[in-house]
Amino acid sequence: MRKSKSKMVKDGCMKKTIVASLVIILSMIGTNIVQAEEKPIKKEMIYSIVVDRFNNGNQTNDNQVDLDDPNSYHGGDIQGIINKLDDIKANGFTTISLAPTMANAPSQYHGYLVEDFFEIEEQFGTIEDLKKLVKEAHDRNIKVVLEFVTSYVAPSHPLVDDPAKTNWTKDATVKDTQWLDDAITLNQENPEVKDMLFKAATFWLEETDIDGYKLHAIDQSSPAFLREFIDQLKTVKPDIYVLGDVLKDQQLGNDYLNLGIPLIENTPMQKSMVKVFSNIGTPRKKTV
Ligand SMILES: [Ca+2]
Ligand SMILES: [Ca+2]
Repeated sequence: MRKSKSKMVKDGCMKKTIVASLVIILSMIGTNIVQAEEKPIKKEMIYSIVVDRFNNGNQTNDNQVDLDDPNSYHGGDIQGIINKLDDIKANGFTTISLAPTMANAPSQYHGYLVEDFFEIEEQFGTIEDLKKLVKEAHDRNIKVVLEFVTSYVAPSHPLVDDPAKTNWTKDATVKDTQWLDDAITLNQENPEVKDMLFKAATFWLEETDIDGYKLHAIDQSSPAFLREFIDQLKTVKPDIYVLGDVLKDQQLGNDYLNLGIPLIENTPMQKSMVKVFSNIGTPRKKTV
């Protein structure tokens, strides 16, 4: 019984992920920046994956799985993505973009509440699994991009209660956002915070050979921070792919569009498109 329910959830998630990914790609806006790669990033077909909800390839790491709780982990992992790479390739995708894979708070399947920037989430597998995914993807000419949260940490991140790091965080919170009401805002103006984020970004680039990052919620960071961070990333990997997404696009002025981020995910537009494509009969024909 449990097995068949798991399979249904898995299949349903796969279909939803395909639809969501197509919509995300269609809703991306671009600037005129071209990667120092043989292929401009705007020509990539990008498949976005929420790791926990994609495919369960290793049931030995399912100790926090609770299929009855929509906010809890449901079992998807890195091995599950490896198992589906041939299907992703067959569907024409050239890049996969993974929602955050760093060590993450319990019952936060999405990955956005990071507890440790230098460890992989144990529900998703090991760093060896991630290295294997990147190698297997590259063998199929598929690039791998990881989403990176630079603006927040989980309340359970050790730095939050460290008396020596009170100036690493800010009192500011972002409400009315999916998943992030409990997040603790990082003080990105603090050089030590910037240094930690840069070291973490360098670690994953060098250890796993990923092709780039999608910077989460760029509207929650200052353009000055983003410019400095992206410039630093390019010193480690000159041809890095850098993408971004936004929480509230009304905060996204022109200064964000000239930072060297060739693709920015436009969430409000994506939501409108999901509404249209997920309802039969929409858009309606105009009647005279
Ligand atoms: Ca699993
Ligand atoms: Ca965890």
